[in-house]
Amino acid sequence: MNFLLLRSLKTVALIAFASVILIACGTSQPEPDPESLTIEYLITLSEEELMDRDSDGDGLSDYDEIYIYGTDPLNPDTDGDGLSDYDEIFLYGTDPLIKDTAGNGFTDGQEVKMGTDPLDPDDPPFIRRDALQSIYFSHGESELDETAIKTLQLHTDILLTAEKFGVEIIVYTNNAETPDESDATLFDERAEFVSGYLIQNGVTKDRIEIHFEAVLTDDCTDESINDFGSCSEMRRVAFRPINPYPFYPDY
Ligand SMILES: [Ca+2]
Ligand SMILES: [Ca+2]
Ligand SMILES: [Ca+2]
Ligand SMILES: [Ca+2]
Repeated sequence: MNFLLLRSLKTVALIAFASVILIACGTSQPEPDPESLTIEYLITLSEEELMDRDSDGDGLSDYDEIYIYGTDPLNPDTDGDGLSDYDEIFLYGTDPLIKDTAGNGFTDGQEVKMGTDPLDPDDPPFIRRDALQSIYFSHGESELDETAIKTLQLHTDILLTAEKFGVEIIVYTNNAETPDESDATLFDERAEFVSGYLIQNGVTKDRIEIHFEAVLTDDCTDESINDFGSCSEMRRVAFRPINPYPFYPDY
């Protein structure tokens, strides 16, 4: 065979071979990701590919999120409680799928911010807004009867279990702006009686705030208006827990 012809045939063969290699290489390249990732797309990938990926950058591989933890591989905070999936699993031991693992009304993220234990339903001890019911003095009295004292003791116990809480004591009067002297004394004595009881039983003074609030006679529509023209609302002492935390639990 002509030497030149042989050389050109060799060249053609080499080019053809190189083309096959190139085409083969081209088809083995992974396909680029679609513009927006979806779980449907991710589960078409191989285990190895998923283990190498962390699509949402939360520190957990897509594989672990999909097949081990059941978290969203495309959302670093699946339950939206302010803590990443990774931190919930490896740092705090909370449930990455439940906002409020302890079930006490505060989200896991709120508990971490407050420095309380997100796994303990009793931490922080909390007094609900309506936990401390009102007590009533008898007409003209500045001391409480036995039943009212029992209620006051219950309030004391609650305050002692939630020691960060303060309490606002609201003493209702018939006219807070211009009380006559005996009224003013009576209401002062009632405030003194209630706060004194709490203090004697262990609630420190700095936790207590006292306010007087007027109930105008015209507003006194209570059935229990007695012969003296008074009504129980005017003899009421209400209690408002003062929440020391930056959040209010969502029950
Ligand atoms: Ca991830
Ligand atoms: Ca995630
Ligand atoms: Ca979370
Ligand atoms: Ca959580």
